Amino acid sequence: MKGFDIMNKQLNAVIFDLDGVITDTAEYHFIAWKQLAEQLGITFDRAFNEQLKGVSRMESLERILALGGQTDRYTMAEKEALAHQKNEHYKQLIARMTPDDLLPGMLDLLRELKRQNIKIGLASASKNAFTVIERLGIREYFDTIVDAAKVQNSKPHPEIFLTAAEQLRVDPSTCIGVEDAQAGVAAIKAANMFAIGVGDKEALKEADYIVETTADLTYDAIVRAFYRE
Ligand code: B16
Ligand code: MG
Repeated sequence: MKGFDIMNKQLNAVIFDLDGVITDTAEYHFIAWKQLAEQLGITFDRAFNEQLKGVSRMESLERILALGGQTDRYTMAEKEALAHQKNEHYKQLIARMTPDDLLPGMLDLLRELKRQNIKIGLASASKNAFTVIERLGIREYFDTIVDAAKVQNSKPHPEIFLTAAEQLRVDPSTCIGVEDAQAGVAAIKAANMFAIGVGDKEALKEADYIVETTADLTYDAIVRAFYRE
């Protein structure tokens, strides 16, 4: 038996989002998008960057172009080139990441889940997820990594979380999903998993359990929340 088993409920796996849960790559996405936006004559600030969390690369570019009233200015090939340019800059920035970039409490949580034989998955909209996990020095903790390159549908579609559960060979109802974005929480719920939101209570109100910061994501707290439901 893996994990706890109280009244037929069992926790077999925890599936994490990356940006905003394990590390704050949002800052690097911000720097790279800002530089591209400025080049295009579009004013881009942190408040707008919030709207891009959990959103795919191409959709992020579309939103930035819409912000600048430039939706129809570029061909598809030009948009691909702009997205590529942003990604090259982003890759330079994440190459400098170290284990110090892990958000508070996350290493302890991964260690404890491993110790308790609970499977660990990653479900990230980022095609750079693997590199980031390597830079953070936590590759060994993950039993599966599902990134945007492996799925057709973006969050809030449940595909990425369901694929992770399938690869871990566990039933979705025995999984916890952890997310900082509203679309991510919706994806977890649509996958029939227990949703933990990290961040704003109002924005993440669909989640089954919400913590303000990752420092509150302790093993005891999440297990207690899962079995209380
Ligand atoms: P890439 P997550 C998401 O990561 C980011 O929150 C979002 O800002 C980014 O645009 C997206 O990944 C795609 O990233 O350009 O590296 O493929 O929160 O799903 O881990
Ligand atoms: Mg996120």
